[in-house]
Amino acid sequence: MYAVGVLVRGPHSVLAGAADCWQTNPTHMSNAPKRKRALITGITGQDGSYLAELLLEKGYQVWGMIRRASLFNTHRIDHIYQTPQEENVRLQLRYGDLSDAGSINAVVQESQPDEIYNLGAQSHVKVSFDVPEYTADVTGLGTLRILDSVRSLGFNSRIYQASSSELFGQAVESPQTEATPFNPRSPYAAAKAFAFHIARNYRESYGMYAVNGILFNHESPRRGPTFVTRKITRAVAAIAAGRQEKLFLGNLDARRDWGFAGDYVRAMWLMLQADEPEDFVIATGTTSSVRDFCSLAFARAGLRIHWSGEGKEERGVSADGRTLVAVDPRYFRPAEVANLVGDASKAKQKLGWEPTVDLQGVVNMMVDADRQLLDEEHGDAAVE
Ligand code: NAP
Ligand code: G4F
Repeated sequence: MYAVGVLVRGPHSVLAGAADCWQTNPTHMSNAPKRKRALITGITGQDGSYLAELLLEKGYQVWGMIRRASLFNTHRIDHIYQTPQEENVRLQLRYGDLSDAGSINAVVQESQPDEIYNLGAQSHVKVSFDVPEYTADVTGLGTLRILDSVRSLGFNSRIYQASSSELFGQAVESPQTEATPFNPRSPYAAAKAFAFHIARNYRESYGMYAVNGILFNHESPRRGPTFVTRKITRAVAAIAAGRQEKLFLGNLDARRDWGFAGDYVRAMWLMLQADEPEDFVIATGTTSSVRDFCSLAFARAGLRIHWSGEGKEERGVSADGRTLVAVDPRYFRPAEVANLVGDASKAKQKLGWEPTVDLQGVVNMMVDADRQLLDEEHGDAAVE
């Protein structure tokens, strides 16, 4: 366990710059600065972990709302965790759930946050077809519970809502901007549409600083293993090590605008520092297919694959004739989002935000990390 003061700068960390979160406390006669306080829901997730690192580096007091699980679910933030017994604890964790308004009110009341980042969600699109009501409750209504907690407690907290490019769904224009109409294609996207509009509604109705970051897909070595990029890079590592024969995927034609999560949490923070609350698209502007991602990932591990066949019969085949990728229709979705690509010009112009990692960079980072993880788990390097 590491103290927050000596954050580990791992290869995938987004730690940056000097502390810049000090503010003068207007309620005190003295000009003694106080730390900004941020509350993160979903702190145990991919984005929550990178954002917590970033905010701690910037000098914030960070509060994370976590849900109870039967096993530890904090592995992504273990390296920044501090035991409550330590001096000057700057990362506080509290139990709570987005389906439980009472727990949200308690955490907001205790943390008194200057900024809230609502990243918690049932975030898996395919799973949302299996648990639509739960997804609507947590991903949709959860946002309302956060907003209404801040409103009813009378706080001035600035609120970031994790909106999604899934809102564009079967997109009516390309690339997608802040002005592109929504056309959601899943219970997840419908829930996010409610969350988007209720955040905007609270901004317009009550003058609250609530903003939507419409983020396109962003990945990292910390990506959940059932999202397609991580599913691919884990399988590539296992296949390259001779521990897995093949990878089964769904729709290989689907196209996404994939960036690096570390870049995207920086955009979240920038959105809450702006003078006026506004919604922003965050994207790289490049779109690639699941098939392309696979080819790049295998190539990174030294395995060239070519594609043969069509539809359910399509195969990714190695130079020595082995089928490494096959299609399993079980991974198809009841309704698919075919092609997403974002235009982040507004974020570049108003926030000075630009991505620093391209698709090849993301692929390299994820494949290398998964190969290293496998080596550490199985000691393959030592065997070699
Ligand atoms: P993630 O890795 O799936 O993390 C989701 C987080 O939400 C986890 O910490 C999870 O806790 C927590 N959570 C789930 N149900 C909850 C509940 N009922 N109450 C409280 N917390 C709950 O997602 P992510 O990739 O970091 O994405 C962060 C947010 O951005 C999500 O809202 C997602 O929908 C949105 N988003 C993501 C992307 C992307 O490409 N990554 C793009 C656009 C928008 P456990 O760890 O206990 O499961
Ligand atoms: O990796 P995915 O599951 O991500 P998806 O559905 O784009 O959603 C992610 O990005 C959204 C932003 O646009 C977030 F809001 C959301 O929370 C999440 O982070 O699937 C990407 C594409 C899909 O078209 C899917 O059909 O990959 C296709 N795919 C093909 N085979 C697969 C698979 N997806 C998964 N998960 N597993 C497969 O085997």
